[in-house]
Formats: sequence, C-alpha cells, structure tokens
Amino acid sequence: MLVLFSNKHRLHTPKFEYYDGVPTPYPEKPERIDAILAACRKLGLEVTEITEQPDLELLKEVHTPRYLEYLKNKCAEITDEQIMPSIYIHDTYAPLTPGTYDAALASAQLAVVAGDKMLAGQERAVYALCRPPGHHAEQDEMGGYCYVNNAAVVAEKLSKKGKVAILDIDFHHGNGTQEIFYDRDDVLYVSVHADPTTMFPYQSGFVDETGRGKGKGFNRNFPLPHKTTTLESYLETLKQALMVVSVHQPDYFVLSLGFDTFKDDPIAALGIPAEGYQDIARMIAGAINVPTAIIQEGGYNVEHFESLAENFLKGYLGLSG
Ligand code: SP5
Ligand code: ZN
Repeated sequence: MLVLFSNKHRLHTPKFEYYDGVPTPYPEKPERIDAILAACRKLGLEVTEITEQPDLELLKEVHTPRYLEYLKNKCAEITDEQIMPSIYIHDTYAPLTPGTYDAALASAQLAVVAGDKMLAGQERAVYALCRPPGHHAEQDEMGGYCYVNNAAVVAEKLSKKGKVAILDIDFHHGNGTQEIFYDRDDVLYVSVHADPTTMFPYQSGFVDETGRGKGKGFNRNFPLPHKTTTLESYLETLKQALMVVSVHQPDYFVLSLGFDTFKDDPIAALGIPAEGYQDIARMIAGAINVPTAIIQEGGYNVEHFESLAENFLKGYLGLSG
C-alpha cells in the first residue's frame, strides 16, 4: 500500500465552528494527519509527500467553476477566519481561512495522484491522507469541514476508464458525493452512516434516496441507529453494503474512510471500539479485490487517531494483532 500526504493542509487553520450560534473549538485539526502518518510509518508503509497542485479542469468536472472561483477569491481577500453566508454554504461548519483554498486543492491532488497510481496498476491500494476532508462538498457548495470533494475527484477520474464504486463509511452521510453522482450509473455511491434524522447532514442519507434518471438504483444509503449500533450490528450492515458494491462489479473502488464512528469520537460516535477497525478493514479487503483509493474523511478523536489508523491498516493488510 502506498500512502500519500501533503504538508499544505497546515495552511487551513480554522479555530472555531459555530454550533447553535456558539463558537466551538474546531475539531478538524492538523494533528489528525500527523497521527495517521505515525501509524503508517510504524507499520513500515511507503509514505510519499505530494507537493504539486491539481489541474483545475478535473476539479471543474466535479464542482461548478463559479464555486471554485468564489473559494479562491474569498480566501485571497480575507485576513482571518470567516464563515461568510453565501449561496455556496448552508451550514456553519466550513470556515474559510486565508490558506483554505490552497489546502483544499492540495488535498484534492492526493486523490488525483491516487487515481494515477491506480491506473498505472502497480498498487492494490493507495491511501490518500486528505485534509480538509471532502464528502460533504457538493458541486456548488461547501459544508461540514469540506470544500473540495476528494473522493468525487478520484471517482470522476477513474470513471473515464471503467466502472467505479464508492463506499463511504464516515459516521456522516456523504451528501456531497451523493449529489455529484446522483444521476449517474457509472459511479455507484453506497454509504453506511448514522441516521440523519438527528445527525448532520440532517437532510440526506435516507434509504429512499436511490438515484435519479439513469442513476436510479446506483445510490444506496444504510442509515444506522445512533444510540444502539454495536460492532456486530455495524458489521452486519457493512456486509450488506459490500454486497451492493460487489453486484455492481466495479473496475475501481473508492473508500471514503472516516474514524468518527469510533465509540469515543467527540462529535459523533457509533459504538465502534478501536480494534473494531481491524474487523471493518478485513471485511472490506476480503470483499473487494480491485484497485482501491482510500480517501481520508472525518474522525476527531486525535488522542486515539494513531491507534484507529493502525488497527484499520492491520486489518486491511492482513497483519496480525
Ligand atoms: C467530514 C466530517 O466528518 N464532517 C462532519 C461535519 C459535522 N459537523 C457538524 C457537527 C458539529 C458538532 N459540533 C460539536 C459541538 C458539541 N458541543
Ligand atoms: Zn464525518
């Protein structure tokens, strides 16, 4: 497995999000990536730093040009963190800082390079340590700590060469990824997440959202009860989700990976103990045997992050313990 990271994520420096009108410390911190890197190095994985910025043309196939332009201009104009009401945001969880645009582009570039490596056919899996995360970013909108949809960028790129399936196991429904591919039958989107009735993103992630037009049947949501999900019930649902992915017979697989299902996540939590990520990863690796991009999404327990990543990687790679 090849691991990709960029140091440009450090340019994205929000201190607060607004929660019910109250400024609350921003949980999507740079230390998250440091912790995953530590786990990768501990396991002796090949880690590569990516320094270039992506081709905007590919990003414009996923996002509207006007939205990308807005992000760029706004970040160039501000001198401090700001959540500015606009048509390009509909929550209070995507603050802009002067470096946010550059960080978001560098994050997306990790997804682009992951796609290149998969197409070159040398790696079974590439793990892109994306920060900021991406799955809440829609074509024309930021939100939920996300600005550019990294998973959608790699899926879009791979879709030119074959059938793609995205499995999203972040705690939150990936409303952005769903929206971007909702009308399409060449990119399947499957998500396992907490029931959005009471959890962000509230307005999407329900079972009746199955796609539109020729995309009908190519979007599948598996919401789970927030309070009563256990590792066992989670794995049962994951198995069903993986079955949907297998039936699609993808040529390429994209895993949107969030560690916010961890039982002690500060903003989310879905009952998964740290060692549970070994079971989750083992089940995924055992079910899907095509070139895979693992795209980092959320997860906010920085203290346990290294252990969560280590457990996931051990399970995925079939390492013992
Ligand atoms: C990528 C990802 O996981 N995004 C998650 C965005 C969810 N943010 C909204 C939840 C805000 C909760 N703030 C916690 C404050 C508790 N006092
Ligand atoms: Zn999340």
